[in-house]
Amino acid sequence: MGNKSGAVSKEILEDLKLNTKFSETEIVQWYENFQKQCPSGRISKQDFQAIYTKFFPDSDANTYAQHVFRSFDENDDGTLDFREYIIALHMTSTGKTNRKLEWAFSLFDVDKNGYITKNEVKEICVAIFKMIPKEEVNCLPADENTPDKRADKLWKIFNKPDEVAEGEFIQGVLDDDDALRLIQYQPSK
Ligand SMILES: [Ca+2]
Ligand SMILES: [Ca+2]
Repeated sequence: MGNKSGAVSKEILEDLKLNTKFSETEIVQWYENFQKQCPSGRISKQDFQAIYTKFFPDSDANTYAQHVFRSFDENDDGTLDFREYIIALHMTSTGKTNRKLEWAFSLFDVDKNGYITKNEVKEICVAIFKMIPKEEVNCLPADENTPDKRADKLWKIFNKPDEVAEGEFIQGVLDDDDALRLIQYQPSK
């Protein structure tokens, strides 16, 4: 009695089945794990950062983790609930390219106003660079081996003076061979 956790609500289950390609069995299983690891039902920014940075032991992923958290926290309440967590998992791991690029757009749209500015591109490039281990930075092409240069290169792809809307961002990345690599950091090992 008094067990608040229980099963995932029907409403959330239907929503997630509609918005992800996960099956009901998978969602229910994840919900059980989520409840176990996170009895409050919410992941705080600090918890998220602690988990995320473990994946990058050789560099500083804190800043990037904060941006990722912001992009996952759809309702801006400072925590991730189960629904936001599963949507995030879907977008970043198994999502189709378009869905993934929608997420990338929200990552770069730091102030969430629906447009990306060059300053926002710079801010994310700075965060990406903190995640790249020193020896890997040394191997980067000369026109993308600093946050500023990477931001310049990326910004040129969109060919816009001030700001880039979501559709323009997605099309720009799809049309360019370098863009997908530039908007993220893929550890080499
Ligand atoms: Ca939230
Ligand atoms: Ca913006």
